[in-house]
Amino acid sequence: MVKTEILKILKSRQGYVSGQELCELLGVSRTAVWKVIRQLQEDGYEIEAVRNRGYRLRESGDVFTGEEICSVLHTGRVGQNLVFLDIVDSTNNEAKRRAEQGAPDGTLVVALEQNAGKGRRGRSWVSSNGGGVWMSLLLRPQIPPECASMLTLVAAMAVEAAIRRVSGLEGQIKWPNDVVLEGKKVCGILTEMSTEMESIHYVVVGIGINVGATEFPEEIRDKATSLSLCTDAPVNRAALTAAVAEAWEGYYGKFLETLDLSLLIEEYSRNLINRGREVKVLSPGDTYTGICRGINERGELLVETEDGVRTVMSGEVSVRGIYSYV
Ligand code: BT5
Repeated sequence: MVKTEILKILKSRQGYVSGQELCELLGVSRTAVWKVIRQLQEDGYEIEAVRNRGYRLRESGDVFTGEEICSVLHTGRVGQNLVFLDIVDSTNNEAKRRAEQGAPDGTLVVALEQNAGKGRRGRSWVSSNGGGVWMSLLLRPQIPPECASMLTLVAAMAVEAAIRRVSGLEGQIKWPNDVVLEGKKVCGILTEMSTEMESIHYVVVGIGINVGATEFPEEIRDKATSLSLCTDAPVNRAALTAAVAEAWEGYYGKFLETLDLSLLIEEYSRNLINRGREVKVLSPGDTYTGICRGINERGELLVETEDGVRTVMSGEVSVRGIYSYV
């Protein structure tokens, strides 16, 4: 797209780029270039336009658009088909609709706002405009359906790494689907799947990361946080989105090598909150406590009880630290 191309060129230069040069590089008219510059200014970019010199990008701030994501994205597949929406019910729902229409593996759906953001088991996810990054990744992996729940853990690793990269903040993973900063939830992950016979038709991995949100509804105030609440440094949402996509490709590649988490266990366990501490496993009809000992290669949580080590399958239970949300 011409808009993304112009943005990339402006970003790659310190000084001015002449309108003529842009026309020649992209094979479009001067009027077309000028229109795109206008659109970029409306998106929030500070672009100087000086007669006889051309255009210069001064400031990107936290412009969060599809073009901005594309201009900083370095992936093989993820996000190469990018759907960016101002508002949607849920990016997971949108990704599923696109999947049904044949959207390719790696399609990434991102929205500024969700008005029916979803958590697990019918719970809702607060996703205000400007509050964060709400994104869903569509995958068409050739893996057995029982492997899909591991993708939630892969995503948690990618989010933790991306947060570290763009903000320097060191998060922790709360098995199976949360990323935690300062003891509070900064990210939730919802993996959904459509199967056909014994194989996967597609999987959607939905990721919600609170970025700019500074206020939360009463009922989640004591357990939710955002990047803005944890650091004064401004976090660019497009850079964060791209960082998640890039980190995902690295971890997902390792997952695909073995179709389990054996190459990732060590790093995962290092970032696992509650490791070595007492946790309470709440599953229907069976609540028990034990010491959290990490995960196994299938992504199940290992909890050591008086009767031996029990494995907790993801999706089956909630695990709570003994004293608080984590
Ligand atoms: C999750 O569920 O944590 C999965 C959240 C997935 C959200 C993403 S956003 C992009 C994509 N599109 C969607 O529609 N969903 C995905 P669960 O573990 O069930 O946690 C849900 C609970 O977290 C709620 O019941 C609240 O208590 C709490 N919660 C809701 N909104 C929150 C927020 N913004 N930040 C932190 N906690 C929140």
